Amino acid sequence: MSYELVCLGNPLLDLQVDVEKSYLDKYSLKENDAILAEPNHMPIFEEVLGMNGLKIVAGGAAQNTARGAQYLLPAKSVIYFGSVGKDVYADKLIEANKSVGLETAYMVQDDIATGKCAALINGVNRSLVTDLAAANHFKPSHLEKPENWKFVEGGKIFYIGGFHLTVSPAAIELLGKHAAKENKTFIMNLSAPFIPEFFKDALDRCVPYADYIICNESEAAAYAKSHELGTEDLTKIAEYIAALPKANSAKPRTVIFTQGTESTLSVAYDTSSKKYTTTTYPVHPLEASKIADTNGAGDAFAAGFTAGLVEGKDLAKSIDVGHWLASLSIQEIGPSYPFPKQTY
Ligand code: 26A
Repeated sequence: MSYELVCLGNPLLDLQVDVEKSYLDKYSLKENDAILAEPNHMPIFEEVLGMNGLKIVAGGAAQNTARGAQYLLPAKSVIYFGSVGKDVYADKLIEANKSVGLETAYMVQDDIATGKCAALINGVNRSLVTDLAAANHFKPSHLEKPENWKFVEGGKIFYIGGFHLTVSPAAIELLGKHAAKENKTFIMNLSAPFIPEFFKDALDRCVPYADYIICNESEAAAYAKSHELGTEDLTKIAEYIAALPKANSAKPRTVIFTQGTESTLSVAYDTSSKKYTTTTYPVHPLEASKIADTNGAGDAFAAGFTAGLVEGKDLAKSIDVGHWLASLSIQEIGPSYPFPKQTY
């Protein structure tokens, strides 16, 4: 029983459809964002079902990352935790996960539906509106069951979607404490600007466990704002996060900021020497005509990066695997990966 990589997140089914800007305006949605659905957004989930070109694909940010990592790694490398309902939507997720060999240890809710994300695509932008439903009911006790805890004990690297901070920070802390105690690697993704904005306290409780923090430029900006850093300079923001207190002082913390087609930035902080190591990594741009949609690009980057770490690659190589897998994923519809399988 290997499963070197253990992931935790919110399993969702994506209802992906192209919309006009006017549709986003009707619900006061930003063109490029990810939010939790408010009661006034609920009609969207009915309306998209009647729209032309609707595609129903497996989603959930960390689940997309888990699928992507398993896509690259040998069989039985990745296990994913989250909460789903007992319905055809969950069956669809399991089917998509099986297509890459991703193993799941779902918590199953008897009378709550599997969560859904309306992925409203407008050109190169995507606005994500999520009804977490069953995904909102994940509990740390699920991880503590002996049949699940054995996966935690067997794991070497943990990947946590920041979106899960809205659900169970306690589950994240449970895994974080285990990783720190056992000197394992703990990776967190900030996931969306609203996480550092509205879930700041939960985030601040979990950051001490993180050896790697991944986010994009708008999440970094939201972090700087909510923490009143008084700077918009990405390197300074990364330095601040990298040097925050750490539960496991045996490993440095590395902060990785992606910036779309701009170079990716990494800042690592070594507590003993009190030194920062800052590096940028160019993205290999893809011809615009080859881009199908960018929904899930960040998840695919995290997948390639994490798979690189699982394989023992260094930081630069792992980031390059991330760039490569993201460029493959944006040539597919939704957060998916191409078949036949490509190799790095
Ligand atoms: C708590 N929220 C809002 C979410 C999400 C989410 N995954 C987990 N929790 N909102 C959107 N997503 C997923 O992000 C992917 C694109 O990066 C979508 O399901 C989509 O597949």
